[in-house]
Amino acid sequence: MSQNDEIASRLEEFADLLEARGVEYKPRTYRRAAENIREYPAAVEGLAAEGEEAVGEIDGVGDAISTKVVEYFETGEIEELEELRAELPVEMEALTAVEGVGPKTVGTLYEALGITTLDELEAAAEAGEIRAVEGFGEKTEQNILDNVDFAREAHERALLGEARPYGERIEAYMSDVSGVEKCALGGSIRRWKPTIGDVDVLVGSDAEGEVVEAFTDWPEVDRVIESGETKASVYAGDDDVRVDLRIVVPEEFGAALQYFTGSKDHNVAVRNRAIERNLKVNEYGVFDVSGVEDDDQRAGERVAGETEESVYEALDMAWMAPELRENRGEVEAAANDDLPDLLETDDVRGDLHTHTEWSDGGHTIEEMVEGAEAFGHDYIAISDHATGPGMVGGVGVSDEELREQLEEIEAVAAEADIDVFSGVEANIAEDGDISVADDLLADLDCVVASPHAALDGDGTDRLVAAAEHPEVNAIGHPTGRYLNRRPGLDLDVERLAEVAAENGTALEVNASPARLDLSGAAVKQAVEAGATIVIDTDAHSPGNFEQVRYGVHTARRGWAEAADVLNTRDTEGVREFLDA
Ligand code: DGT
Ligand code: CA
Ligand code: CA
Ligand code: ZN
Repeated sequence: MSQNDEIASRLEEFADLLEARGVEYKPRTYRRAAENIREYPAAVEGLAAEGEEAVGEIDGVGDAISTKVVEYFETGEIEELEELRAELPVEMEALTAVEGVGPKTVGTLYEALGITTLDELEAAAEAGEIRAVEGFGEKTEQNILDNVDFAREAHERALLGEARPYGERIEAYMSDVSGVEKCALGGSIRRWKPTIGDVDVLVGSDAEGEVVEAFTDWPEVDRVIESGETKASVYAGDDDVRVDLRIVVPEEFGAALQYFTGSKDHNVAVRNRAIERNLKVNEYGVFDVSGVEDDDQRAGERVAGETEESVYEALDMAWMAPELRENRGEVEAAANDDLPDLLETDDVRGDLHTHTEWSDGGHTIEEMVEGAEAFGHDYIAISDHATGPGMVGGVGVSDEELREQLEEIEAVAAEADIDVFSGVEANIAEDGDISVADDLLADLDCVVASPHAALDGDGTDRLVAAAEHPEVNAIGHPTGRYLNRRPGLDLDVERLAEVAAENGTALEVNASPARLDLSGAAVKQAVEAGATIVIDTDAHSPGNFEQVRYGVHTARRGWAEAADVLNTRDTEGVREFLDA
């Protein structure tokens, strides 16, 4: 976390605690200041060193807040915040992760029932104590029971986008340690699951002791959880990402990698295939167990295990990409030589969903176009938020302004070295209506329509209506889920995909690590139903373009091939799709 983030988080916590105590207006002021500090382009610590007046130059930061910022950088804490924490010793972040539970509810439940943790909240709901609190009813209580598990799990899992960079850095670091012959990531991070319980690292080496020591000495280790002879676990970085190391002898590396990559369901299916062949697969190898009585793990003649390929080959299967290993038919496909030829990140040639400062992005049209070019794209669509449901705080752009923006996009396009599509991200209202006038939509090259509000319940009819709209080219982040925060709309993906295919509307895999929407499982259904997928980053700054890989690997989890994905086509091919 940068220091701007740190002080911003403190101010946000301050706002939550004030709100929990029933204070009005002030929490909003603190949150707005926190946001501006977070976005401030230079280190706020520098301003704090100059004094309160300098800090007060930041938008939305008044006297009371600048005093706290200076106090924080001088003493390392904010006294008033410490007092509030002592008065209200609740696990605010965990509790407010429950959908429908805000700081105010937390404050009330603490006063009435002394609830401080998720476990206490769940117990009180189960015991029917919540409905007895003034202002609460059975509905709130049921809502808590429905959502507490989701919140608990969310609290314990990191986003792929947070964890993956740690995984890649620890893999690079361990690969350079002397005595390490082989090193790879395993587990959910190797399968690119959207959220990660822990990062699994596997090493093949005969020098366990030194390898464990080098691992716990990794500069990014925050604290060591446990450290043994052939394994160790640590928390890394400020984000407390858990990293698990296992060391095996190099000859068993392939079998161990296969085993620790999972998923569990995939491994079960693989083991069952082995049993049919009188073979046994485990983390040590593949063993011929015909006539073998001994139940030792390494009993029988060892027929494979040094490489992962050898493990699958021993079972008459082709090696398959880790993203496929979710027991969704990949074992059969690998046995029948019928695996998909998966899409690669390099296949993607452009981004069709991006934002600029016209809505909530941080950059000009020109900067986004140049960023896309620098990233290596052949084309980009500019698709700022239109006004409509879900667009609060003046984020959305009116039809009139969109007309103006269209002219500017065309002017930038005329000068640009890559192709620039004009576009918009329109909102899909609860009844399926699109928030922008039809004649304007018709004048834009690329129309993304997305749900941004009312993200509960079944959204199939709503999205089907949008997919049928003649001017809509793609459905953005179809479920509207936010990983770890809200599950989003329920969808009959097959039906939506059929309608989308008929109407020439693409379905997005939004590559933003907070979303990854559609999910891999949904992509598989969509592709099978004949829909075209588009992988967009929803970039709000040029730095976001590189997140495309998270979308690509999510689509790979859905068995997508390059031909299934709109933006693997060249500009002409995309234009054809948009114009059809
Ligand atoms: P995570 O960390 O919760 O995101 O998910 P994974 O899949 O990384 O799970 P983890 O870290 O508990 O274990 C890594 C892999 O090890 C897992 O994908 C499959 C394998 N594995 C772990 N425990 C078992 C088990 O009891 N049975 C089988 N067949 N495989 C297991
Ligand atoms: Ca794991
Ligand atoms: Ca693990
Ligand atoms: Zn959106």
